[in-house]
Amino acid sequence: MNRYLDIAPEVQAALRENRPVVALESTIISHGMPYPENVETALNVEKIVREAGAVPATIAVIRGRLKAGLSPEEIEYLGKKGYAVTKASRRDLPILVSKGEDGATTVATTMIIAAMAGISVFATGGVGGVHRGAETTMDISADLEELAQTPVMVVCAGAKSILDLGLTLEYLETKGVPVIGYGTQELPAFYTRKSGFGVDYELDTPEQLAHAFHVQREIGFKGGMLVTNPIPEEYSMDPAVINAAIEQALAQAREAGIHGKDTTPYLLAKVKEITGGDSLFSNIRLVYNNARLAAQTAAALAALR
Ligand code: PSU
Ligand code: MN
Repeated sequence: MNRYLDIAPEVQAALRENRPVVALESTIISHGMPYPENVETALNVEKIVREAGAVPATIAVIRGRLKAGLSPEEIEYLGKKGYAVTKASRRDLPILVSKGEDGATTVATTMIIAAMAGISVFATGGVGGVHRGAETTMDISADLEELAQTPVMVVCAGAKSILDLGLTLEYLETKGVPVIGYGTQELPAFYTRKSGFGVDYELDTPEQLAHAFHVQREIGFKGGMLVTNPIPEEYSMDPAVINAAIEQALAQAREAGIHGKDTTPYLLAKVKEITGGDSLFSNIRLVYNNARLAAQTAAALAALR
């Protein structure tokens, strides 16, 4: 085992016995939601994963240790610390470990640590992607490179249209990452079930998802897979309302000269501010929905081995 990695005993036991495990990220806790809703949501997500028959492994860097599986106290610690925790993507990991610091893992780093621990399925809210204007800024999330090279299935609710969804799909195609719509042929746009962009494939059951991933691994492919699970109808937002908020947030980011790793958290916070509690509520519900599907898929995958 990697000398910098700590796998929680419960997670370790599940993996040893080939029982299903679901990885969960921590940037969504520190940077994605306000305290205390972030902690409450993170604990509920773990509960939902358990109820669906899998073991949750929330992932983070704590005092320089790569952690697969956090205690409720550690989740509370990260949630309270919020923006003071370093948002850790791939390039940040070595430095944080070397300095013995804390880091909240993005999709990219959660995939890295999950793969190190032997966890195959990961549930989150939204993934990073190609930002609007990337043809000049070159702002493309490291999440996409990770999907190309790390063998973890990421269950998300699509991507927010703070990104250029069309370019994000093109990039994933170039990198050979399968993009699957769960029960849909259209890429969901996080707050809404539709985006106007088609996905590569529609699959309709956790068993189908698990089998596709299993085959990908057996073929010898090293990369991940992106499952996009539309937000349940009853929690989805009015596209006109959310798109206006996103446009406003993008304009404010440009004005404030936000760039680099601050861009995504800034836009997410602005969208939330503009739409009030509505977007936060939708955000929480879609994460629960993804956690359930990921747990079912992890169970189906465990049955294939
Ligand atoms: N998109 C969301 N919610 C999030 C994120 C993205 O809708 O919480 C977070 C995730 O942790 C994701 C990261 O991996 O932001 C991407 O950041 P960047 O664009 O800087 O790579
Ligand atoms: Mn970026």
